[in-house]
Amino acid sequence: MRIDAVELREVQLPYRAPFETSFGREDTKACLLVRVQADGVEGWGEVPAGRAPLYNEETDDTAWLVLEQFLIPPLLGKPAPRPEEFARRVAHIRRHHMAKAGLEAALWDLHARREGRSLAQALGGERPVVPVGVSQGIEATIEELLERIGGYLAQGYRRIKIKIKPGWDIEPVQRIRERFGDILLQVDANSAYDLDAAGVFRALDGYGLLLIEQPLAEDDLVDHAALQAQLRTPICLDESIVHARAARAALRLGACRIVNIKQARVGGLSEAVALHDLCRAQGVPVWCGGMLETGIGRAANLALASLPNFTLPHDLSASDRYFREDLIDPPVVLNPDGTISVPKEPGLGVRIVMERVERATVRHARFPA
Ligand code: NPQ
Ligand code: MG
Repeated sequence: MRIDAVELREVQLPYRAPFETSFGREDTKACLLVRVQADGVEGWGEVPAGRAPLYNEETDDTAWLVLEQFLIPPLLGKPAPRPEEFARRVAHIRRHHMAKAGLEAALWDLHARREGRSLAQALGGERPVVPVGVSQGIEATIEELLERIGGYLAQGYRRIKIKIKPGWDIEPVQRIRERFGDILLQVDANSAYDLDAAGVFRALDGYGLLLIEQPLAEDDLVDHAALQAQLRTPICLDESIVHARAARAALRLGACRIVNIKQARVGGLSEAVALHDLCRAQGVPVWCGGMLETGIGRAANLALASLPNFTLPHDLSASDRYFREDLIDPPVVLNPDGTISVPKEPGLGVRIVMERVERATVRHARFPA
């Protein structure tokens, strides 16, 4: 299977509602799509970096540059490497994990489609459906927050995660508990605190949260360990876990008890599987994080979430949680029991609507062999 061309697009898709975190607010999704074409078969991947280097150091522009200059050229006109082999070949390029992950996902899709098996099967997934929750952004008022959460619970989502930041932490949690009782609830700070704020987390410790996600700086495992030692609630690391080795260090230090896995953050699905396996061997539960991906990136996340140690509800929601019109049809839907079905068709297993992709495209380049 010789690679005939790789196509890059930057797409923009309006969110249904703005999404606010401790580092900012967005009302339009911006990401890259990667399409690999080889012998009449194609594979798709998504790079969820976004406009600004706020979640991590990457942006859509940095990813575009690295893909165009370093990741794509060695592939053109050559046999399509197995994704694991691609990951080994690009390991010497430092960082740029999301750029690598998007291209690696396209290679997974390509090979799986050619073999006529689903991406979930190719990755070693076992579950036909996965339990899911919603990641709820910061709202202008607590009443609006409660209203949105009420809506999601009515739809059947199994757990709620809220974004917190200094000044929006204990009170929203307390009010959610008052209104909705004993629901599965967790919080995500996206690194907005330092250890001086340990008192906030000791207060949150009294609310029976499932976990507290990334309270402190991404490069500060030592302070996370100091904080975890003061809490009953498990700390879950997201931004800090940039590869499987980082998880090994975090777990050895006691910096967390749960790990959020995002294939884009760790540099690809191969590394994500290695991270899953490491956590499984140590008895550490994992769940699949999200970057508000379009249906293309979410299909890859769903396949990954079907692996056996993904036991907690995921940040994977139905298409209508994010967009009025997704890039795939049929859209991802929520089952009545708060699960989402893992695609069974070959590759990503979703139908990409090219005319919607074209309409959303703001930049396009094709790199032929
Ligand atoms: C998290 N996401 O777990 C991320 C980070 C995040 C679903 O909570 C635009 C696009 C804004 C992606 C903000 C969820 C974003 C984004 C935060 C992802 O930390
Ligand atoms: Mg997070």
